[in-house]
Amino acid sequence: SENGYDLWLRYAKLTNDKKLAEYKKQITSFRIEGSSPTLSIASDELSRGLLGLFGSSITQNKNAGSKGNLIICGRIESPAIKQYLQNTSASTLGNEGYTIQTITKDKQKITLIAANEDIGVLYGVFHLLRLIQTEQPIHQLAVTEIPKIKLRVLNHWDNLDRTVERGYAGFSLWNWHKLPQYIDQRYLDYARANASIGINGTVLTNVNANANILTEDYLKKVEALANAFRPYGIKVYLTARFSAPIELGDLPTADPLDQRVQQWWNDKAKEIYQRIPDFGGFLVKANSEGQPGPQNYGRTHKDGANMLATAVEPYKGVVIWRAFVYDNNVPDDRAKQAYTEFKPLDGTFKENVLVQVKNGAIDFQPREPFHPLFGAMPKTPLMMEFQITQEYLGFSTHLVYLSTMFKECLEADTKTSDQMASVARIVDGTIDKHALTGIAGVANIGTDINWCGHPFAQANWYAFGRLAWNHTRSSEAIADEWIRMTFSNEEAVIKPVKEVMMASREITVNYMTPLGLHHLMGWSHHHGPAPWIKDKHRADWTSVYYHKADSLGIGFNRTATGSDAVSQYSKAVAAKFSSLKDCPEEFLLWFHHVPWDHQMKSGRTLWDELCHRYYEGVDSVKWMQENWQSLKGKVDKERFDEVTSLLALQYEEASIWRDACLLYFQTFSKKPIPSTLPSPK
Ligand code: GCW
Repeated sequence: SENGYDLWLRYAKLTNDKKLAEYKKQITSFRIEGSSPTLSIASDELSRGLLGLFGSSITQNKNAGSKGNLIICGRIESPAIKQYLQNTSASTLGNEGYTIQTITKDKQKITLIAANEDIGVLYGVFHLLRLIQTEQPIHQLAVTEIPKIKLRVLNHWDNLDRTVERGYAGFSLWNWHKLPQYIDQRYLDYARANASIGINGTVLTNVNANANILTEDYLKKVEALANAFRPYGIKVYLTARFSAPIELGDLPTADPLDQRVQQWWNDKAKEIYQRIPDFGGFLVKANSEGQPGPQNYGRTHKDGANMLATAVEPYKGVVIWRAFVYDNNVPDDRAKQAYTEFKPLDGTFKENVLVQVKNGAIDFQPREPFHPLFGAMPKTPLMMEFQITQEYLGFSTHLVYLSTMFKECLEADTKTSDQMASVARIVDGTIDKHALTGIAGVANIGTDINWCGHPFAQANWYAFGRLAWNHTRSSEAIADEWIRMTFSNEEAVIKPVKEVMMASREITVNYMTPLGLHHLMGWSHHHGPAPWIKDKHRADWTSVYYHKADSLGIGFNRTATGSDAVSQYSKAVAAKFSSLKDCPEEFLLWFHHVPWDHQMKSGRTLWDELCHRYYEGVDSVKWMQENWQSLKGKVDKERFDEVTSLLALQYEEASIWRDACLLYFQTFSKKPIPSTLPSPK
C-alpha cells in the first residue's frame, strides 16, 4: 500500500512508455567492480531501483567484457574503471564526490559511475536512479558532484525513553531496549534514505542531554547503530552532558580546567573510539535553558569546547558547540545573547571545534532574519542549524515546504566581506577558507509509518539533504524531483503540487506571524496562537515580550533607540534594518515598533495590512485544498485522503490563528477589520 514508508525511493514503474523503452535500451545490465558492504548496497539499490522502474529485472554481470549497454560502478583506482574515465582527475572528487559519464566504445554504451571511495559510488548510484525516477535524459551524461559542505548531519532530539523533544512523528527510532543485539530493519531503511540525499552524520540523542548515553551499557548499543550505519556513509555523534563527570564519574566538579575532569573526558573519548573508530564527535548544548556548562564554574564556552576537543582530537573527532544560549537572568534582548557571548571568543577555539548557530537569533520562527553571528566569527567554522521538525510551523499537521525558508537564510547577504558573503558562503567555508564545515537539521523523523507524520513533511527531510550537499540548488528544482519521485511524473500532478509547496511557507507566515511578528505561539507547546500570554514563568517565554502591542502600535524596537540588536549586523545590513523606510516589510515588526496608521508599501495602513495578511493566509489554505482536490484519482487514495484531512485541519487551525491574533491585537489598535479583504493566493 502507499503508506509513505518508501519515501522518495518508491521506484514505481515508469508510466511513460516511450521513455521507458529508451532507458531499457540504454541499460541492459550492470557491473560492480570490487566488493565491500557499501558496494553491495549500491548493487542492491541498482537491482531494486531498476526492477521497480522498469518493471523487469536487470542482470548483474560478474565479469568484464560483457556485451550490451551497461552501467559500470566502482572506484577510480580500479583498472577496469580507469580505462574508461575521461578527463576527471580523482583528486578533485575528494572522499565523497563522484562522476557519472556516458562512454561509447565499439558501439557499446557504458554509463560509468566512479568515485575515490565506495560511498561516492553509492551516491552516484542514487543520482542515476534519481535521473530515471524523474524521467531525465541519461544518454549523454557528464556529471561531477562534490558536496559543498563536509558535515551534513541530522540532529535527533531523541530521549533515552524514546520520547522525542519537538517530535511530531511518533517515538524515537532507536529501540534502546533491544539494542545492541537486535538491529531493526528500520535502522537500515533510515540509513539508506539518508544516503540517498547525501546525509553523512547523525546525532542520536537530544541536546538536552542525558549523561547515561555515555555509560558502557549504552555505548554498546551506540556501537551497534554505528556499525549498521557505516556502510551507508553515516557517522554517529552523541550529545555530551557537560556535568557527566559528576553524574557518571563521581567527581565533585565538571570544571573544564580541572585536571580530573579533563582526564575523565579523555578516558571517555578513548573508550568510545575503541568501540567506534570513526565516531563523529560530540554535540553540546551548554549554559542554555538550564543545561550545565562551563559558566557554572566561571569558565567560558571556549574552555568547555576546547576541553572536549582535546579529548577527541587524537581520533580526528570534532566538537560541535551550540551557540543557542539563553538565560532568563540575562536582562538584555534575548535576540542578542548568542552574539554577545560568542563573538568575543572568535579565534580562541581549537581547530576541531565548530560552533553551531541557528538560522535566526530567536528560535526557529516561521520567519527570522539571518543570525548576526554569520559573518561575525571569521576565525571559527560556523555550522548551520536548521530545524526540519516543525516546532513553530504547525507540527506535522500543516503542509509547509521549508526549502524556501532554508534558502532565504542561506542566500541572505551578510555584507561582512568585500566578496558576496552570503550565509551559505560563510557556512561552506568559501569566505573564510575553512576546510571543516557543517550543516545540521533537527530531524522530523519518528516511528510513524510514513516517518515524518505528514506526507509532505518528508519533503523537508529531503530538501535539507539536497541543500546540505549543494545549497545552490533551487527550492523549485528540489520540489520538482521530490514530487516526481514521491507522487508522479505527470504534469497534472507536478504543477499544482509544486505551486502549493512553493507558496506554503509564505502562507503559513501570513496566518501565523506576518510582517516580522514572532513567537506568538502558546507557552511551551508552541503550536497554536496565544499572543496574550504574559508573565508566566519568564518574560521572554511569553508572547507580549515579542510583539509589544500597545495603543500606539506594534513590534519590537531593535534599533538604536530600542534594544539595538541591529548593531550586531554589519554596517550595511544594520543600516537597512534600522531604517523604517528600507527595512523589508517581512521583517518590519522584528526591528521596529510601528504606529498602527503607518503607511505600508501597499498603500494600506499597518493595521489594515496586518488584517490583509492574516486573511490572505487563511484563504490561501483554502486555495491549497482546492489544488489538492484536483489530484483526485491522480495519486493513490491513501495519501490523497490523508493530505485532504490534514489540509482541512490546517484550514481550521489557520482560521484560529487569524481570529485569535486579530481579535487580540484589535484590543490595542481599536480599529475595524477592513471591509475589502484580499482574494486568495
Ligand atoms: O526550540 C527550542 C525548543 C527546545 C529546544 C531548544 C534548543 C532542545 O523549544 O525544546 O531544546 O530550543 O534548541 O536547545
